Order: sequence, then structure tokens, then C-alpha cells
Amino acid sequence: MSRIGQEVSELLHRSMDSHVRVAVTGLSRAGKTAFISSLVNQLLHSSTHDNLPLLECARDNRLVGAKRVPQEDLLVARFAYDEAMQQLHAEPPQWPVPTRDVSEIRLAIKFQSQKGAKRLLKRTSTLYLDVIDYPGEWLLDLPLLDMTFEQWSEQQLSQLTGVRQQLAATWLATMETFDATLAADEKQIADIAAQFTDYLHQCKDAGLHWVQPGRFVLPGDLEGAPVLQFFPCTAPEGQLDQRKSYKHKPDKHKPNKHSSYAMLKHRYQEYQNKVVKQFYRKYFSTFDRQIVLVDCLQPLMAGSESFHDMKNALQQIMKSFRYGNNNLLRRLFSSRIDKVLFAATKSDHVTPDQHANLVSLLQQMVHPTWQEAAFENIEMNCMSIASIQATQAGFITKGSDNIPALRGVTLQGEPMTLYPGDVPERLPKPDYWQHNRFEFTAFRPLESAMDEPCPHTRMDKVLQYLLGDKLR
Ligand SMILES: Nc1nc2c(ncn2[C@@H]2O[C@H](COP(=O)(O)OP(=O)(O)OP(=O)(O)O)[C@@H](O)[C@H]2O)c(=O)[nH]1
Ligand SMILES: [Mg+2]
Repeated sequence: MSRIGQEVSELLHRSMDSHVRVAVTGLSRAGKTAFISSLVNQLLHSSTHDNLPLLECARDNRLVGAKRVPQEDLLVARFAYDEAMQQLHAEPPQWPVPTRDVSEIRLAIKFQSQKGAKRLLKRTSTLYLDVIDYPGEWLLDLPLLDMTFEQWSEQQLSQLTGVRQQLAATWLATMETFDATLAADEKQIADIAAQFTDYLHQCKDAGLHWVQPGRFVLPGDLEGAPVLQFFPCTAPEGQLDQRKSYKHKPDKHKPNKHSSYAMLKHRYQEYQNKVVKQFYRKYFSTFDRQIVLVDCLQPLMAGSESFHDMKNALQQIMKSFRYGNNNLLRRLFSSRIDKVLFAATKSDHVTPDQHANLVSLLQQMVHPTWQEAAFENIEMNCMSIASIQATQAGFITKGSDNIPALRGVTLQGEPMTLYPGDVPERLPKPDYWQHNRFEFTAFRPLESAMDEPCPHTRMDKVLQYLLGDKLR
């Protein structure tokens, strides 16, 4: 080929490369890091193994392979894939550690195109895939962007019932003696904020999901910064709606710019603008596809309060994600997500006959969001997956019956065979909690060799849904 011919071909070749950014979304412990580790692992092994039969491009033998390439943003940490693999291949195998900050990974996926000119030129195309990982807690801050300090305080304070009220006892007792109209005392505010933060940690430890502001429990590099030192507080008279009420109030109700209340409100606004908005602007504005990971099983075991708390947290978040033009993300950051997948994670914790129930339970949970997305022409789907399998499914024989069962090794190293229970097909009614309990036992990941892909369930179906059209 002549030099010019070669250059034209190179140019055409480069123009064939495409790019996709996938948002992996999910509450804390939903399985994001395990999912990203498995996704990378499956794709890296795709050139040597037949591990993704449901990915069309792999099934048609058009997938050449994938490799890690340097990410574009050099200011973000690299996703700790090697560390995750070390943990999964340790003896005994361990789960990757919880995420404390943002990280990113980029893969180049090489494939043979089926499309016109690309097919004729018989050159391979490359799809660059970017994925980010972040602590699930930070996701809970998205709805906060749509609330004033007054509204947020009201929402937080109205939730202080049941377990939450007990956990908040120390902080609430201090609030009894706190006068928000007095001149702000930074030390006092820092001390009360520490008690509020302690309450949030306790909520998290008690298995509750609605823990907001998310950075308070996982501050990343903001540890100790005043922007993380505020707490919900009822507006003192005269401060609620300053412009309207000011004229008609006697002087003693005049909003005091130097009061504790003004300081709390200012910090909340700074948190909204400098922390939350920055995070979403930087990461969520450029995504094309989204996968929302939901662990329905752990809350099913933890009981009614935990389950409803998780469902509520998910719905609050999905409200902000609303995929129409008027959604918060699009309004603020012109997000352009065109496909969303909801995945019920850790499906290897239930026997395969329960997978359909797991999907229909998740479908019911996300139904309002799904309806809206469909109206906006955004494709949605629900699946159940196990990013990294920890159990093997089989049967145990009881008399003449074969009962489905799971076998795994607990985190303490004890081999166990069990039937964890039925997954309700619909959102559980109140009496469900009296008669049923789902048994969730945490297992070690299954052992796998370094040169083998991690055992998974339906990761190929996920990849087909998220990337299939980009790999044609
Ligand atoms: N059995 C099974 N357990 C899983 C799977 N994926 C995740 N887990 C379990 O869920 C835990 C949390 O998974 P992570 O991937 O760390 O969750 P995360 O969403 O990244 O959590 P944060 O980083 O805390 O937001 C793991 O430590 C495992 O115990 C899976 O596919 N199968
Ligand atoms: Mg994580």
C-alpha cells in the first residue's frame, strides 16, 4: 500500500474507534467494586476463554480481546484491579475491600466490525470503555441538590423515629441545649457535627441505607474540613424565609448573619456546590450508559426496617436520576444516558429457581422510574447477576425429594450446604416479616486460578445489554 493509502487507512481506522462511559451506580455494599473487577476480568480473559457466550460479539468470534490502557483523567486514582485480583486469588480467597474514594479504569476492547465500510476494510475496531468506582454513600447526596437547608433539615428531623431515634439520642440531647440564634461558635458546631456524624455511622452499622450526607461517613480527602461540619436544625423564627418575613418582623427576629444557624446553612450550601455538584459534574455528566446495582437480599434478611429503608433510599436516588429532560442530572449537567440496567446482585445467594422472583421483586421496586424512562425513550431492563460467584448450586436429597441447595465456604472457613429460603416475588407485605426470614450467609468467593476468569452468573448478558450495540 502506498504511503498516502496507508495514511488514509490509518485515519479511517482511527475514526472507527468509539468510546463509551458506563456509570456503575449502587448504594453502599451493593457490589459495585466486585462488579467492576469481574467486568474487567471477564473482558481481559475473553481472548483466551469462552467465558462470555451471551455477548453476541464473543459468540460470533468477532471479539479479538481487551486490555487495560491508561485512563484520560490523570488526577483520578486508577481502579485497584490488581489488588482486587490479589484478594480474590489469595488463600483463602477474599473480597475486595470497601471503596473509600473515586477511581477509574479504561479498557480498549478490540473487535471485528459487522458494519459496512468497517467490515469491508477488514480492520479491527476498538471500543474504549471507561468505568468509575466510588463509595456508594456518595450517591445518597444527589437528592440533596434539590433541597434548601430548611427542607433538608425538616426531612432529616422527620425521619427520627424507631431505631433512628434511639441511635440519635446523644446528638438530640445536645440539640436541646443548642441555641441556633446565638453568635456562631465554630468549636461548638464541630462538636455537635461530630455527634451527628456518629449517629450516621451507627445507622450504617445498624444496616440502614439512608445515611445522608454521604461524605460524613466516608469523607475521602475532606476529613476534618469545616464543609463537613453541619447538621440539620429547625429554622429559628425569622430565618425561615428571610426576604418575605423580614419586613414584618420586629427587630429581634432579624436574620442574624453571624448566628450559628447562618453558619450551618452556609456550610450546607457550600457542601451542595463545592462537594456534591463537583462530584456529579465531574463524573456523572458524561456517562452514556448506567447500571444500577441493588442488593435486595441482605435487607431481606435484616428485616422490615432495613428493607424499607433501602427501598426508600433507592427511590429517592432514582427520583433525582429521573431520565426525562427535567431531571436533576440533565438540568444541572446535561447527562445523556440512553440505556439503564437494574441488576439484582449476589444472585448466587439464592438457588437458581429463585432468580425469576429476584428479578420481579427488583422490577416492582423500580417500576415508577422504569415507566418514566420508557416514556422518554430510554431503554431499561432488569436482571439478576452474580459478579463473582461464591456458591455452587446443586440439590440435596431428602427421602424421595431433590431439594435445591447452595454450597459454599463461609467467611469463617466453614463449608456449608443450605437452602437460604424463598425470595418474595412482590414487595413483601407486613405479615411477610412475621412468617418468613431469608437466610443470608456471607460466603468467600469461589476459588479460581489466576489464568482463569472469575466464575460469574450473567455478566455476559450484562455486557451484551450495555455494550452489545457498540460492538457491532
Ligand atoms: N456472593 C456474592 N457476594 C458478593 C458479590 N458481589 C459482592 N458481594 C458481597 O458484597 C460485598 C460488597 O461488595 P462491594 O463490591 O465491595 O460493594 P460496593 O458497592 O463496592 O461497596 P462500597 O464500596 O462500600 O460502596 C462483598 O464484600 C461481598 O461480600 C457476588 O457477586 N456474589
Ligand atoms: Mg466499592
